[in-house]
Amino acid sequence: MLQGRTTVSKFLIEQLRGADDQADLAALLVDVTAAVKAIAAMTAKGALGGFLGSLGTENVQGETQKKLDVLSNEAMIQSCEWGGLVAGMASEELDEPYALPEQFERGAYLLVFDPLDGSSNIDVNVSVGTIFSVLRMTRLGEPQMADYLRPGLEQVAAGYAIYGPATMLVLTVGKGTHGFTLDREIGNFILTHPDLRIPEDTSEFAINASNERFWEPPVQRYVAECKAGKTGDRGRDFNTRWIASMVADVHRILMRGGIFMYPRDTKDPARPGRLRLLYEANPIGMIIEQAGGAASTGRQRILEVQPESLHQRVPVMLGSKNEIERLERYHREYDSGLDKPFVSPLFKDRSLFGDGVRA
Ligand code: AFP
Repeated sequence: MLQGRTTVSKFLIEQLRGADDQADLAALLVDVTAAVKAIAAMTAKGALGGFLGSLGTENVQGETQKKLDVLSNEAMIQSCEWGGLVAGMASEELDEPYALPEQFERGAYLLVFDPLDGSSNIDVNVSVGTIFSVLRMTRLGEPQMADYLRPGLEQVAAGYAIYGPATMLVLTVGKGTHGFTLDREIGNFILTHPDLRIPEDTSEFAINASNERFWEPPVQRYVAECKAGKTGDRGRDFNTRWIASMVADVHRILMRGGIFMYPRDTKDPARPGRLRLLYEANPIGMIIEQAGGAASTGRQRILEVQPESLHQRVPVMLGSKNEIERLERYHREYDSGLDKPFVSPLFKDRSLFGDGVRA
């Protein structure tokens, strides 16, 4: 059944052939795929598995933890802690890096992950995912916080799994972005989407439009121009999509182009964005760049952002290159006062968000 097909292990061994620790990286990524298969099995059971619903606890983000958030976190830890491949792990679901039990040998890598992204979608049977990023320790000894707080450019591997109609794994070790589909009959991920490429141009964008009044003017300008379609500056119609599950939105972009935005907004001034830098924006940013797309905060390449804390949030705009460059230009023009004054149509006259609010 495997004849002529490339499993993820074979693919990784071939891509990482060379230095000794590259074999360890391949082995670690295979451990991650084992966790992903366990999570896929749990999510696929739906209500029959007894895993739906909340636990009534909160994670460090102040978000209510779903049972599957916690079970997925355990699957990642149990799969990856024992093999002597990681020096440490950190997760969206844990306030501090995981304390690796003493009996396990230490390896060269740090694994950082969001075990179940989009988990608010689980109970309504919409696609969710796991996102992970791998860094290499640059020194010996137990990892300290500074070892985790490294820019995304230093990632040696990154990927995500999407638990949709089919379970897929998309990953990069810095040599392109490749997609694998889980063959449930044989329990293996098979290479089905080698060398994914994101078209440079697109007419599709994803953003949570309910936050429009909180966005910065460059984002309001971009979205208003897209919505104006043929009759506006862009001269063509755009389409929107919003799944509210980053992996699912990103996966669509990898398959057919588009852009995804979760920009800075003023909804909660203490938060410079919704998505987390280390285990959401960085790994997805690497995947997108390796597929020929771009990933930006609007003002800086995401992979160049110097992290300051484990659960730091960051504005995210990623996908088709030419659109991301346009968004960056709108930010530059706004910051330097060069853009034409932009006033959201929402605020021009009587608006949805307040009677008689005028610009
Ligand atoms: P959860 O994992 O808490 O469901 O959050 C998912 C997410 O971080 C990301 O996957 C989505 O793009 C985004 O939040 C959706 O946010 P909105 O609630 O604003 O739609």
